[in-house]
Amino acid sequence: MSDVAKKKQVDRNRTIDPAASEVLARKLPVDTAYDRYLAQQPQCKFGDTGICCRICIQGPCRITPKAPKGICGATAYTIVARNLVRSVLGGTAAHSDHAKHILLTLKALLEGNAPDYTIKSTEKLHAVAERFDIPVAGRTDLEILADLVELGMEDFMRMDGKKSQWIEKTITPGRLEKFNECGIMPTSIFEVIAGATAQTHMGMDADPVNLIFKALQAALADYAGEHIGTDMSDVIFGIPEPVYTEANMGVIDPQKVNIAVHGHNPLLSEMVVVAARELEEEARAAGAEGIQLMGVCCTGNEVLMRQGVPLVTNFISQELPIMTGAIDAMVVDLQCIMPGIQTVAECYHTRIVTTSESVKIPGAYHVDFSEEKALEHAKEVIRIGIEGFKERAGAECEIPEIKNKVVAGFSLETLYDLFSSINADAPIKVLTDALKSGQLRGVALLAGCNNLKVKHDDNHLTIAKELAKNDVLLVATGCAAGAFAKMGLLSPEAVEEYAGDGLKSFIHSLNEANADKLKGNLPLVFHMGSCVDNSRAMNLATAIANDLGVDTPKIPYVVSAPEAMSEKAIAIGCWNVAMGLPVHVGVVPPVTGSELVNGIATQIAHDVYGGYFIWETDPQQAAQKLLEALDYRSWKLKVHDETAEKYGAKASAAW
Ligand code: NFS
Ligand code: SF4
Repeated sequence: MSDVAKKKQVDRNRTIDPAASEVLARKLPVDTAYDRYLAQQPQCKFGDTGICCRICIQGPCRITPKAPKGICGATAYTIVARNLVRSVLGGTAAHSDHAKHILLTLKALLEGNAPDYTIKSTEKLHAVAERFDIPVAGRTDLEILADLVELGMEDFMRMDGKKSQWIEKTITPGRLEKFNECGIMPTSIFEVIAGATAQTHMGMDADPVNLIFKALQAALADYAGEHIGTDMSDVIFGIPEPVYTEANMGVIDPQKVNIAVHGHNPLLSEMVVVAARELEEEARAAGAEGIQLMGVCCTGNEVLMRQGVPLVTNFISQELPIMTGAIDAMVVDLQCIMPGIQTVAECYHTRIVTTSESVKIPGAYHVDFSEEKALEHAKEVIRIGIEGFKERAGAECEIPEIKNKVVAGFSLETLYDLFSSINADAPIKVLTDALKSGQLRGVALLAGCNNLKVKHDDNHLTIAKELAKNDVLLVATGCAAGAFAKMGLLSPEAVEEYAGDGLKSFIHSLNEANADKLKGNLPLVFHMGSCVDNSRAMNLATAIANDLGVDTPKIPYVVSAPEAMSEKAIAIGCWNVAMGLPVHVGVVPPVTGSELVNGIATQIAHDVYGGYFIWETDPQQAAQKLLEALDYRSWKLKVHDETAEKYGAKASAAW
């Protein structure tokens, strides 16, 4: 083997997931993301640092020492800031489009045009309605829902200057004041998307600070979209509760019809779960022992949280389950779907089924999914899988026998329910007391994607283990949660293996208090859901702040996206900064081409909003920086509390 080939052999195994690694070590019929990552090296430095502008077709204009301005005179700071706004907008549009589909399905339900959907959680419907002062008493669920859907639509379309209700009613008073003072409170989601896109057109805004404020406003619109998505999904599909299941490629069962659901929107995948139950007999008639559903990415997280469907893998390894030869159909809805899956599927018998009019892949099957005929379409999808199984008959499969136990389903409601077994009057105090006493050193949200700029899942696992060892309570979403699921960190055993004494005793006390409620013990990391469910994690931060009587920039709570990849992750990172939280990102995003913009993100943001970005690619270093941020906040909170007590005053909300 030549040196280059040898290097490729070593390098393409850029994963710490043993199942992914096992598949990658084989001679594969076609390339994967891991190979294509290598083929893309070296990547363009202009793009990598954000100083390439293609906003008008005089471009691309690239900033160099010899040519420090674009043809129009735009300098690095304008170009970098403008590109950042556009990235956030991509994320905001994606999350909001997802939420819009759910809202439209609820509207169809109200009009009698979505017969397969029902209101699953009256509890959530009432809770959300009450948040917006929508009357509940003496009204039917449908009447309440009608008001809620109308308000949701207004939050998408309003143009009269009134502000986003989903933001106003879910954040701390301090944040509301700050966002109004800085002029970044969105009016509505579509209004911000149109306004910010216009603001970044050629020959518009050149002021980097003004542009960054716009990026934050667009990011807050993303928060609104996510929150609407989460709330409405809970109404229509139920509030997630603890589920006990498994994850990683060992969940594939060669004797069954294996169908993977992939993407983000639970509207389809929830129906696929129902259809699979109903068509079990058809699968048996085809010679299978049944239907094995499994999830990929955030659709995987959605059905994992609500239905206990096992997760087969996360983002970057999405092609690999197909390479076991045992996946009969992979049904995709929207977002994070690599076109590469079709090429891989063509080497096997696997059917890729697209279902959204805005996500089509040449060569794939397409079922035009609609809410009017949801169950019928879901059945169609399952039958495509059964046909795939028949074609597979007898073919050899190579499935890595690797899977781990998973306990998931930790919506905020579920966490409160667990806490209430210790403190029924004020559940959140169970957490804030542990933070104040030092039993817990802080709370960290581990979120986001995979990105081959780092070894697959390595940053996720290293940071989580280091923080757990240091008594940080961990909540997770998205493909970070997927990594923990696959690698056993969502299991009770991981508590014994990785938690420091404080975290261990905290989780043990919850186990004891909830012994009658839970089927098993609690995990090391609390899976809060998909990426839209970062809204749940923010609700937790807001509840901590409100209970401590301070604003969010003061609470010992940090966010990390150890392997961020998508525009959605950029939007999420930006609103978490605006919310006042330190946000670590494990890959350096394309902003370093402007020292000014980079400085705003990593320092000036702190002065204005209390939150800031930390770029750190080394996971050990990242964990240390996150711990420092937590310790600083805890120390400051203590000093402020002591001072307030001494003078008989309330702790100041400023930081
Ligand atoms: Ni979030 Fe979820 Fe995964 Fe990243 Fe993609 S699936 S929405 S964007 S890659 S975490
Ligand atoms: Fe070049 Fe300006 Fe056009 Fe960008 S907007 S491509 S910097 S001329």
